[in-house]
Amino acid sequence: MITLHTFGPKFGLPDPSPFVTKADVLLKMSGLPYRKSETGLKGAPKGKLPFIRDTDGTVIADSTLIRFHLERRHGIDFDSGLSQAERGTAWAFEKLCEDHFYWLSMRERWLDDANFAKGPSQFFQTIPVGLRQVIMAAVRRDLRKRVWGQGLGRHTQAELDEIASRGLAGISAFLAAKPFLMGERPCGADATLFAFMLGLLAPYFETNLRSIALRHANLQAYAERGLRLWYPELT
Ligand SMILES: N[C@@H](CCC(=O)N[C@@H](CS)C(=O)NCC(=O)O)C(=O)O
Repeated sequence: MITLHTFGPKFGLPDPSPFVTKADVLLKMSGLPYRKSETGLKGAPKGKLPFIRDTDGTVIADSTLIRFHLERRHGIDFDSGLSQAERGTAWAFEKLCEDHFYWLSMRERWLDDANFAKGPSQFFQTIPVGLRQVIMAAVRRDLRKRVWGQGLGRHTQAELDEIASRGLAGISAFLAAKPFLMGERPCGADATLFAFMLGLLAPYFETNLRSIALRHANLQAYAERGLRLWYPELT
């Protein structure tokens, strides 16, 4: 059976990582039997989650590569019924989330002191108290450098809010009254879009991203719809 390696549910979310939730939803969509392990980063071949171990021992790290593996090895077409142009459009929305909202969200959860204290600081609880502050400060410093390197970390809050507003307005307008991104049925990109919208809207954190997302009732309804479909136990 396939094993999906996760962090485990946290902050009222199926997983604190949208990439883990994406892989989880892709596996649910695939209909293949799988189980979840909550061992965190231990054994992660690329130092990040998610990764899977397939029945034959093949290990695949990265949510997108997991999708490719499920498509190739298990013959799943997550976008069945979509034209090539529709597949391309769905892919672009997915990458908007991964390359944009991921960094905006990490910045608000990890670099804001109040959000960090109530959220990500929990990941460090097993470290002895004396060392904990030093390690947490080093990890946050490293993240600040990564967000700066990515580019978004160089902007003011007002500039970031404007960027986030444009992205969320675009998604909301495209989604319109459809239940899923490309129509009546979920496609591959819905695994990503759902994971990100759910995370952005999580009431656990106080973020500008959440306030901006809340301006769009259809994004909220979309996240709730996905929750009912894929995580009824959390509704
Ligand atoms: N491109 C990767 C991104 C995965 C990723 O960034 N995972 C984060 C959690 S959201 C992680 O494991 N970070 C641990 C670290 O950077 O130390 C994917 O699609 O799976």
